[in-house]
Amino acid sequence: MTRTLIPERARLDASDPEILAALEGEEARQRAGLELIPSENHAFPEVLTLLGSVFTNKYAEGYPGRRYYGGQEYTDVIETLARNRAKALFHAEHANVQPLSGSPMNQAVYLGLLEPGDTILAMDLSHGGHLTHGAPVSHMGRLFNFVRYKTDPRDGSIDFAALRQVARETKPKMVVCGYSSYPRDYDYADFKRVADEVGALTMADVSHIGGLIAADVMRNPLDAGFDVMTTTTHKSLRGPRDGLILCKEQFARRIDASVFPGLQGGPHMNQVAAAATTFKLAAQPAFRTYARQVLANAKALAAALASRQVKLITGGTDNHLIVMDTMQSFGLDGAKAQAALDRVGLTTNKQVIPDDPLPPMRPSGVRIGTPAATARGMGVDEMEEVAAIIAETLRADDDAGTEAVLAERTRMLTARFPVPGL
Ligand code: DSN
Repeated sequence: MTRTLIPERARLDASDPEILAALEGEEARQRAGLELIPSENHAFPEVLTLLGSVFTNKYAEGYPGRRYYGGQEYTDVIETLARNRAKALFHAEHANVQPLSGSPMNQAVYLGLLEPGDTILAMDLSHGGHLTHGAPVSHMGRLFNFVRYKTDPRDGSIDFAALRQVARETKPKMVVCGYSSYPRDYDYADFKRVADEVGALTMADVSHIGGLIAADVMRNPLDAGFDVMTTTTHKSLRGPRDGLILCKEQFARRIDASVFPGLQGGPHMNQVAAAATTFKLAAQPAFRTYARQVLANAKALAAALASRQVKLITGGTDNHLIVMDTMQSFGLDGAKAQAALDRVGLTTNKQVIPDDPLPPMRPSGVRIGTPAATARGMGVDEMEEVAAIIAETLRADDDAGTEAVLAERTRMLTARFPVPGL
C-alpha cells in the first residue's frame, strides 16, 4: 500500500525508514495511550516546530552581545526575549536560559556558588528529592558533602524540626528544596528561616511545578526571598527539554560564568527559541486555566484512587503528582504494576517510597500525574475512569482477557482527546 507523506516525512522515509517507523510508532503510542508520568507532557505545537528549526545549526557560545562566533543577529534576539520573558514570568532579577537540561542546570548552580566539599542540605531521594540533590550515585554526591532531610512518617510532610536540627549540626552552605516525587506543597519561608539561621544560600529546584508557578497556582520561592530557583521547561511548562536558572542579580555573574564557559559549550539555540515561545504562552490566561485544571485533575484522580482503597503516599496530593504504594494496595511491586499498566495503555513509572525496603528497580510504588492528560483536554470526569482502569488493572492478576478489555477502555478514552501537535 502506498502512503502519502508530507515532504519531510517522504525524505526521511527514503533515507532512514527504520527511524521513520519508530517515529510513527511513538506517535501512535502517544495517541492511543495515556501519559501519566508526572514529569512528562505534550509540548506546545510551536515548541516542536522550533526544536526542528535551523536554530539547531547555530553555535552561540557566550551571551547576547558577547559571542565568540559571528552571525548572531537572530540568536541574540531569541535569547534576549527568552531571558526577559523568563524574568517577568517568574518574578526574577536574572535568568540564564542556556542549561542544556535539568542536571547541568543544578550542577551549574552548585559549581558556581559553592566550593567542592561544601555541605549542602537537600531532600533524601526516596522521600522525594532528585538525583542531582546529592544522591550518592550522582557525581554531585561525590563532589559535595550532601546532608539530608526527610518527611515525617506520621503524615508524609517535611519534618522541619528535624531539618532545622540537621542544619544547626552541619552548618550547610546551601539549603536545597524541590522534589520529583513529593506530592505536597510547602511554605518556602520555612526553608528560608532555617537557611538564614545558619547563613546558608537558598535554592529551589521547581522543575516539576515550574508551569504551576508560572501560572500563579502554586507558591513561588523567589517571592519568599530565595536566592536561586531552577526549573526544567518540558514538564508542567510544556516547553522544550531545557534548563532555566533564575537568581538574584548579585549572583548573576557567577551563575552565567558557571554555565558558560564553566560547564557547557554552545547552547542549543533551537531549545532557547522554543523556551522563549513557551514563556510567552505560559503568560497567557489560557495557560492559567490549564494549570488550575492540572491541580483539579490530580485531586480528583487521588480521590478516585483512594475511594478504591489505593494507599497514597501522604494520603493525597497538593500538586500535579501522586505516589501509589502498590505493594500495600495490591501486593505488587512498582515494576510489576508499571508493566501491567503499560499493557493497558497507561504510561507510569515505578517509584521508590520513603525509606523503601525494596530496591529502586523493583520499588514499592508507582508515580503518576496529570500534566499530559490535562494538555489533551481531559477533566475530572475522565480522572474517574483513569482511576477505575488503574485499580482494575492492578487487581486483574495479569489476566490477559481482563487486560484486553481494560486496554480497549483506555483506547476509547484517549480517542476523544487528540494529542496537541499530532
Ligand atoms: N526524570 C525527572 C522525573 O521524572 O522526575 C527528573 O529529572
